This record gives sequence, C-alpha cells and structure tokens, in this order.
Amino acid sequence: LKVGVLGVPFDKGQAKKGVGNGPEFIRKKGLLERIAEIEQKIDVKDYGDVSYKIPDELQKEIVPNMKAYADIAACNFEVSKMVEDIIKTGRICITLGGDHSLGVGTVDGHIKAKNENVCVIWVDAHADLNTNKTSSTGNVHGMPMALLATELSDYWPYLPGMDWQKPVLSLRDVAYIGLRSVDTYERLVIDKLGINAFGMEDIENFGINTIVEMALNKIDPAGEKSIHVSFDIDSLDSLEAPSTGTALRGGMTLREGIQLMEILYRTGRLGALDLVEVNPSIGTETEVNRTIDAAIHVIMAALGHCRRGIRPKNVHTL
Ligand code: DIR
Ligand code: MN
Ligand code: MN
Ligand code: MN
Repeated sequence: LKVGVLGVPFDKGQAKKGVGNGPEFIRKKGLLERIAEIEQKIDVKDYGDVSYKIPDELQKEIVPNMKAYADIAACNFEVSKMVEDIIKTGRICITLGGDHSLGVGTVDGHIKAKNENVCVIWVDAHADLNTNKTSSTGNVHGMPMALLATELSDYWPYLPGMDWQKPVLSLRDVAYIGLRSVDTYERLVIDKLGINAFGMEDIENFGINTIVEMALNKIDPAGEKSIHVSFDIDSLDSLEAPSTGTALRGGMTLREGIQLMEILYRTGRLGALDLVEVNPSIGTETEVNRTIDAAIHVIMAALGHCRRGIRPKNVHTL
C-alpha cells in the first residue's frame, strides 16, 4: 500500500483560529509512526504542508457572502494540484486539515487524477451544501459540496480564479453519513435531488455496517470507482471529538467511525481521505488529545490497521 500525507493548514473557511494547526498537531502526536506500525507494510511519504500565494489579479476579488474568497480560491488551486499529483503516483492521499473548505480542492484533484471515476462519502454532522445565497454564515466550509456539484452550478455567480474547478461531480455519486445539523435550504436540496443522505437516525436504525453497504450500493453499484472519503471530525459525538469548531452531541461513536473506515479499506478502492476540522485551540489539553487520538484512529482504520492485533510471523515456532 502506498500512501501520501498532505497537510493543509488552512483556517479561513470558518471564523475560529486554531484549525490551521491541525496538521502540525496530528503529525506531532505520531501519525506517521502509527502508520508504520500497521501489519501490512505501508510506503508512506509526507508531502509536507500546502502553501499558496494569492495572485495579483485575485487580491481584490470579493464574492458576496463568501468570506476570505481570494484565499479560498488560491489555496484550493494548490490543494487540487497536489492531490492530483499524489494520487497519480499511485498513492492514497491522506489530507490533514484545516477546515472543510479544502474539500473542494481534494475532491477536484482526485477527480482529475482518476478521470472522473470517483464517488464521494461525506462523513459529517453537516451537509456543507450551502451556496453563497443560502448560507447564513458566509463561511465557505459550509459550501464545498455545493461548489463541487454539477446540479448546483447554475446557482453560483461567476467565481473569479476558480476556472480550474469545473463542477463535474454529480450528487448521485455522493453519499452523506452522520448528518444531524442540516440547514433549511440544504434540506430542500437533499429532498429535491434525492441525495443519498444517511443521518444519525439511519445509523441508529440499521447500524453502521449496513449504512456503508447501502451507501456504496447507491454511489458505486458496480464496485469500480475510486472512493473519496471526506471525514469531518465533527461527525463524531462531541464527547469523542470535542476540539472542533462546531462540535455537536448525538453523533457517531469513534467505534462507528473506525468500523466505517475498516469497511471502506476492505473495498481496496479507497483513493483519498480528508481528515478535517480538528482544532487544537478548542478545549482542554485532555480534550485536544482525545480529538487528535480519534483522528489518528480513523486514519489507521482507513489504512488497514486491525483491532485483532498483528499476527505472529513465525507461527510454527510457538
Ligand atoms: C453551517 C455550519 N451549515 C454553515 N456548517 C459547518 O455555516 O453553513 N459546520 N460545516 O461545521
Ligand atoms: Mn464539514
Ligand atoms: Mn461539520
Ligand atoms: Mn488510542
């Protein structure tokens, strides 16, 4: 298994400081060392952090009700190029956020690397499906799915500096898992378009195994697509992952998060995983550690870490 790790220390898709330090804290807590402990030997390469510069012609561009627009456009351009390159070298791309606005770049890069043969599982308490017209906050971390979706492209104004990002993802190739805080217009879009949305009550009713199976049957019935998982840590219950900008009770347990990722690992088709919205500036030290630990467990499960332990190499000597 070949893996690339990419940090995106970006925090301008929402208002709270600190989420940009997610990559540093997750690395410092030993992500790469933990990946090296997985039974199946993994060739892991750390690509460091994405940096970006706003081009002159973008400096003064503003789009109504999209905060930090120029930063969003410039950063996602670099993210998309990096993710595309990493996946093209045959690696699973693990992107450490940063806030969820970076999902525009990661999904776009994945789609470019795989010639559009990609499906998306958006694991999140929120649908991130607002446009600048429906958003009540102007925070772009609540908009990435709407920017990516072909079905919503007519609802956006012209977005300067985003021409590299043609919406090519159909919402039919997307499944949500873990929803429990959906805005009114997002609810309207989900219902109108019949988007595959598995909320907390569905997980409650069917169990996470069945939900993942149902999601894959909808978005990749032939089992031939590259799977993009965009995992917002606020999908987990706020008791499990308190250090995040919009923590919310009533979410998934870490056990469900791990089980979800183990199932996706076993498909052999995981192409990219975003782990976003870990904010080390929120909560006590214990809460920060708990949140980062949860993030690392989710990533480990995605890469084949087995909770049954590692098999002894020379069984006959026992
Ligand atoms: C809210 C909150 N739906 C918004 N969104 C997110 O600002 O559009 N919170 N993604 O994490
Ligand atoms: Mn999100
Ligand atoms: Mn969220
Ligand atoms: Mn642990």
